[in-house]
Amino acid sequence: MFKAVLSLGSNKGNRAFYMNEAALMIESQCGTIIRKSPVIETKSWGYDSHDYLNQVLEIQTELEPLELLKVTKNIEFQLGRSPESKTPYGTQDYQDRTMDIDILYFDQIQMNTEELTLPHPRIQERQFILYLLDSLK
Ligand code: PH2
Ligand code: MG
Ligand code: MG
Repeated sequence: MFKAVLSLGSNKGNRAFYMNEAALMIESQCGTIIRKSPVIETKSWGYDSHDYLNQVLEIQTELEPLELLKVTKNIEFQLGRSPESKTPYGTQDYQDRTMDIDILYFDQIQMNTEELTLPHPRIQERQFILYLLDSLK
């Protein structure tokens, strides 16, 4: 059994509905939610767009990191997220999204592959993530 910390974000459509639905789908498809932060509204970071709802969840899971990635990507897809457009490697091109689920931490694992970097490489740059991690209860 592993522990993972996920971030959820939505800035498109019925944001509160997608946040709620994502948490339910995470519980049924990934594992048990053991701690959660409040849901807060945040200014879009890194590009100029609609405000986000963001939340951080800590879960207990039997899934390995890449399995967890696959299941969370599938939940994003089921919640109507459109596939990301291809951008040159290493560049950022943020798009509005109904649901974005990122793996922030997975136990003590450190990895850096094209599919997944752990811990998530932009935690320290994002004030709202640091705030939400701090408010996990
Ligand atoms: N996610 C992004 C880009 N910008 N801004 C906020 N406020 N919240 C996010 O979750 C977010 C963002 C790319 O994943
Ligand atoms: Mg993200
Ligand atoms: Mg993402």
